[in-house]
Amino acid sequence: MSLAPARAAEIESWLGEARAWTDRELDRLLPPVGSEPRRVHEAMRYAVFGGGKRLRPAIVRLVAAHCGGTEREAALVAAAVECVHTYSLVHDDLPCMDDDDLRRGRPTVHRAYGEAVAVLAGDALLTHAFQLLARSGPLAGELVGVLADAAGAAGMVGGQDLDLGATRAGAPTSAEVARIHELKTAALIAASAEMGAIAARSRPTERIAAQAYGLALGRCFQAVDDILDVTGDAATLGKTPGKDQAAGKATLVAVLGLDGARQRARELAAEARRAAEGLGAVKGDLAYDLVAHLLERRA
Ligand code: GRG
Repeated sequence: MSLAPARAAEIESWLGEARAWTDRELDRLLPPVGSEPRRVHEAMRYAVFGGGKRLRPAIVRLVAAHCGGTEREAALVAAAVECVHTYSLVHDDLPCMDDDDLRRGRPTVHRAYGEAVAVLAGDALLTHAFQLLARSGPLAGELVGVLADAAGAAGMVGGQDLDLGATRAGAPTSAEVARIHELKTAALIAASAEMGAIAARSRPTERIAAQAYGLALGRCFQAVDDILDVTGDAATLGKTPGKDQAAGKATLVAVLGLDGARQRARELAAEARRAAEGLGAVKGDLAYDLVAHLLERRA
């Protein structure tokens, strides 16, 4: 079910607004330019302001608004989640992990600043995220718990470990790939949605529905990412395409082939739309239509 061109343009425009809002909040909330340790702070900003889509902060903002919250209530959470996401990219690009030279169309952080500074900038971004959440008054404890679960060994770090292990083991099953996607990518997107609901002080049932929506959206997002690794080009993606395939990574395309992966992505999109309905969204609402936008994305 693809989006009408006018609706696709509205979603693009809304995402553009969310991106500009995220950039302003990050600029306000990151350590100031020129402050010590100067190189680490500079590398943090280089990593953060490299032209990312800001999808996770957009989801925080969308869910917070859907649950009756304000932009102001969502700001710290949105910045925190993007700091965690950016740290994961900086560390993932390191020679000991994916060893990538290009990210968001520019040299990766270790290429621009050296490996040691890249490790420290990633560490500092991860730590800064929790420092931001600590400023959330009575909600801080709950937010910290949700983000720590999603980012740590039970979430993103665990997914990265499975991913590295699967690359070495060869011939993954589709259940293994689904688990890697869930932990490596969907856990943080699920946390973004859940924290948006928490920031809006919503009821527990709404928080659970938000978490399920983020998880489904994240699984669909990563399925499309696996497909784009095969079908995308460096100029549009801003990163090196074909790397997953060349490295023998456990991707959806590796287990299902390209057509099978496309079919699976459509099924995951249908699941995400059902999860959006669980959150009370209907066709024409942003939370619902964002699913088609992510399914059809080119970058
Ligand atoms: C804990 C070191 C460590 C890594 C965690 C996130 C991750 C695992 C690795 C990064 C590489 C990768 C393909 C991750 C899957 C998630 C994903 C698709 C990241 C890219 O997200 P986008 O497309 O990036 O939202 P932008 O650049 O737009 O912010």
